[in-house]
Amino acid sequence: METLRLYDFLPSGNGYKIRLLLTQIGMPFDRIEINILEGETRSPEFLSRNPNGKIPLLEIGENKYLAESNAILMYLSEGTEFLPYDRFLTAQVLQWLFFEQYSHEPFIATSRYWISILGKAEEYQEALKEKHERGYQALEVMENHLTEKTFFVGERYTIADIALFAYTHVADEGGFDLSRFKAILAWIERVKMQPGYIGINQG
Ligand SMILES: N[C@@H](CCC(=O)N[C@@H](CS)C(=O)NCC(=O)O)C(=O)O
Repeated sequence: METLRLYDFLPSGNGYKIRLLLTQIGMPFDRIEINILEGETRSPEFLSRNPNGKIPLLEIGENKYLAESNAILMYLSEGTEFLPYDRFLTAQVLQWLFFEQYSHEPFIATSRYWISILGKAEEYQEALKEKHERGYQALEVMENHLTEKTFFVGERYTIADIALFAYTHVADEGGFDLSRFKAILAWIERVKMQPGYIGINQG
């Protein structure tokens, strides 16, 4: 099997998605900490690996690189229990991965980044209002879905759950109050019960 090297930043939910899946699959990997707060994603060396200057980045064997957390989830989960084989179910997984990137992460992850990682809640006060409004809209969509379902796709734990769990379970760090989202809270507990589960701060 090819060596896997994950360029990562421990507080990152996008990086955590990959750490969590690799651990649950039981695939060994080396983790390289890249301090995004020190500009390490913008060094010429890092940009030569990922011109978009972002972690997570997966190095597969020698000099083969894959960026974008949800693309990495797809790559790693193929042929495992974490990605359905059925064509329609696979497309539903993709549907939630795109939802996460377009309607969820830009609002919930960004709020957390400004408030809890940069510590700049005051400075971003105005912008946070819109982030919160849009983030709560995404949470409503998830809540409605999970009121009827135990997991996002096919009634079993897949990479769709991993992608959405990463920033939802720490949404409070972005100023979101999850207490009224009972179905989401129950789903968070179900995800935490999955074999091989690790927390976001575990490398
Ligand atoms: N859509 C990308 C987003 C990746 C992303 O935003 N990475 C952040 C950390 S969570 C980053 O590397 N920021 C550093 C930078 O932009 O220089 C994904 O899902 O992987």
